[in-house]
Amino acid sequence: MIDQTNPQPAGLDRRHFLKTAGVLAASAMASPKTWAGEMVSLPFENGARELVTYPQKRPLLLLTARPPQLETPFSVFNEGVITPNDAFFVRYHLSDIPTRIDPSSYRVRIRGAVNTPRELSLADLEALGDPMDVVAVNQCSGNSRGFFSPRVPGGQLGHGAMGNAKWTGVPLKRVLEKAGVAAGARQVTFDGLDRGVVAATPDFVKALDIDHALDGEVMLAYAMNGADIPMLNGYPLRLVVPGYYGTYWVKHVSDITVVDSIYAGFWMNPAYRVPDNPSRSVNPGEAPKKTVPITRFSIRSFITSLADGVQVRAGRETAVRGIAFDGGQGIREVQFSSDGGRTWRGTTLGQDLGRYSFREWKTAFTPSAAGKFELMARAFNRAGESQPLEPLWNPAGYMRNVVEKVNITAA
Ligand SMILES: Nc1nc2c(c(=O)[nH]1)N[C@H]1C(S)=C(S)[C@@H](COP(=O)(O)O)O[C@H]1N2
Ligand SMILES: [Mo]
Repeated sequence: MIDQTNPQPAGLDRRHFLKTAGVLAASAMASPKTWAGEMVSLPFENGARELVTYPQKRPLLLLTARPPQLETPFSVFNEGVITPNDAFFVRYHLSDIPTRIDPSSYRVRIRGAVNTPRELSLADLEALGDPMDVVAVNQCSGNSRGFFSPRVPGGQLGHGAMGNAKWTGVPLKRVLEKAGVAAGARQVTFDGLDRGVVAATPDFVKALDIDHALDGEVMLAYAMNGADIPMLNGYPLRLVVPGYYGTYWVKHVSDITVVDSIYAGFWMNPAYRVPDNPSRSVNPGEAPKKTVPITRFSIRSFITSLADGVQVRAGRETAVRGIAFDGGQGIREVQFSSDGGRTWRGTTLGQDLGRYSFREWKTAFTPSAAGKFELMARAFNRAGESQPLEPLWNPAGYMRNVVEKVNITAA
């Protein structure tokens, strides 16, 4: 049963948890509470953000309330490589989102080009066996969009539309095999319980190629960091697509349909597409001639321990650390520069939680004298890929992975 593999926080049984999630949600979703009127300033034009509290969440940066779009304060990424559930970012496209879900009556339907259509409860899913865990980063395609220059339309996000969690669930492969994939199947589509408020809004449906859906890594997750998935992150079941942008990680999955064609719904085409070239970029301001659906993360790294503008002591050793990740090759090396990228040196990697996880890195830095220092980190993956020193540009503001800079002063 789900309760045994998925312990509740002490003192909260499932019934109590659901009541709390549902009832709080209904009122609090409508008008999120501002957190003591506190604001956060992201370092780009119109970057002032309110800190707000939603059910099951600590104060997060508000991008939009309808639909809820919340960003993780960047300081959270320095607390550890696992992002706590209550700090994990939230992104919805449609405003009619579920606020009350009964796990005992929840069903996921598997239909389309299958031998035997199925309707599985959460208990049925667990009874399939083969439970699996993966530590994997979920990152929005538009993470860091606010830094694009020239600016592009879309949510002006800082670096907080990403998070790393341990996901527990069943391989999608097991579920599809239970229904039996018919010959000629080409893709699988995924739909969740959220809806638009007007009928004209296209439903949020995403598709994966059949081989990808059957690779044994794509999973239906029912737990996040050893607890129920928070309502806003897809309770009680979400798709986890390791190494792929968050757009495919469909929340509250209710309908899985095997199709014998390439699905062309709005959220696959024209939305969530990138230029059809190796760099996934075009010259700033240009329109790509041809596009393809966005897929895997580009490689990124961040300094998390020092914020832009801080002051450190000249002549004194300062610990520096951060995180790096990529689309699934795994991080091989992170280099650090304290002179704006003129010279680089190696850093020490932290524990390896798997090739889809944030990887911690550490080094130390002693500013030789008082003055300004431009700090940078750049990652290399096991395929030898690294990050560009100049930002790449595309009209949707996706896949930013330039080597980021942190300017500090030693005194
Ligand atoms: N049902 C549903 N699932 C969804 C979405 C959505 O709008 N509805 N947005 C997707 C996008 S674009 C992202 S980036 C991730 C964000 O996951 P999170 O809200 O758990 O952080 O959810 C994905 N899954
Ligand atoms: Mo996203």
